[in-house]
Amino acid sequence: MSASPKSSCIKSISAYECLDSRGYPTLSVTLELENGRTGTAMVPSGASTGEFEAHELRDGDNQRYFGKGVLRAVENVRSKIAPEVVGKDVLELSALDRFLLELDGTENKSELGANAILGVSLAAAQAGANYHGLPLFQHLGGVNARKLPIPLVNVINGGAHASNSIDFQEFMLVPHGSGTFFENIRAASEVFHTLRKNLLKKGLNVGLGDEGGFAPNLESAEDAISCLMEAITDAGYEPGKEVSIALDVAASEFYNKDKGNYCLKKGSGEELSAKDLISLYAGWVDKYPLVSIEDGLDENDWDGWAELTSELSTKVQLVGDDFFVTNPQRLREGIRRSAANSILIKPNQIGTVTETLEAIGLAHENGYTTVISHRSGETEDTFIADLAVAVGAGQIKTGSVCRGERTAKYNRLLWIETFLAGESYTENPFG
Ligand code: 2PG
Ligand code: MG
Repeated sequence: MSASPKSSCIKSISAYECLDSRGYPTLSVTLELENGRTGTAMVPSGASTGEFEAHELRDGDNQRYFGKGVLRAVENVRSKIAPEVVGKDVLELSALDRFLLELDGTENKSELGANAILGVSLAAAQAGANYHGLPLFQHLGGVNARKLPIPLVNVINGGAHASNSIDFQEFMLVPHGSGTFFENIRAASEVFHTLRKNLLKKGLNVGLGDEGGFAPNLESAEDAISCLMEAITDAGYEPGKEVSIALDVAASEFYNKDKGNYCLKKGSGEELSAKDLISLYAGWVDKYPLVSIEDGLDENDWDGWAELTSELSTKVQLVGDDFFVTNPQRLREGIRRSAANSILIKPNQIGTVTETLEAIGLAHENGYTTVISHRSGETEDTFIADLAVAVGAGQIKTGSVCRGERTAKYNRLLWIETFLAGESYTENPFG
């Protein structure tokens, strides 16, 4: 008689095509374990994607969802992944993830699709937590996982996330004045609503962009920063002391390879060199409580990044998103070249939980900060909230304080803080 499989082994996997927050398809995966416990995940999707991200498999069938269907990824989970991983133990997540990488066999996960692979990896992590009856953050992070992140709250959207006049993608509030997430998120909400009132007073549009921030037609990026400064003060907070400012420039989106310059296409039409951008940032860092700049330069501009870092790294956090794409290999190269001092962490850029944890570990070992991040196309899945606490990242970027797919993460963090009942803490990474 053969021994019955361990109760934490995968018994079955199901997957289906569902919708993300933009109304485009993505996939949901559920694993069932031998003991009947399950784990479910939904995969997010970006708009301003980095050139070096793992491959998101889309059907390309223009008869459905303008080619954006994910039925092939769903089918890969059902018929290529499931038969191979049934019987594997979700408590050995790194072995499971390694097996998925081997099964795919390509550098960028294009055979099975990074979305298919990530769905299984995330669902396995969740199933492991449910197996133990533990919240996910404790399953991944252990009993020392008690640090709640400072949120980077995107309240003005531009770039690829909004059809307005601003080329820079995200203008974020960084509420760090309190030792609790509960109070910091209140500050963000109060400033957000004050900003709304102020924009209305100026006759500007308060329609929302993809991540729930406003998308007004402002003259320039600096105008957006001024609006944030005004709203922080009007809401009764002290800029820099209680609420600071962060940017995601997403510079690869307006870098012109042929010209070797940054061409602002939505607004002024100005052309800027890397040097011009660096001195623009340097000026803002002196003038405003600007604590973090993400993707200030193009994802291929290694020399520019090294220069940006040597000029500004003592004064401001320089985050690589499209630049590092959560890829330990690219991060290693960045560390070697002293480029950036922080990495944005998006599980779907790399495609497995294990590689995501590897990138975070590598960053922390080398003194780089980590910002756990959503995608502009999100779902109600809250994995990243738990991940931020599990690894003690200290920062999370998950959009504005409205729209359910964004507030789901904030609400999960509020739940975690409540669950930890006074044992949790926050730390101002910019203090
Ligand atoms: C970014 C993200 C999330 P997207 O650039 O940081 O805000 O956008 O998911 O579109 O890449
Ligand atoms: Mg970014």
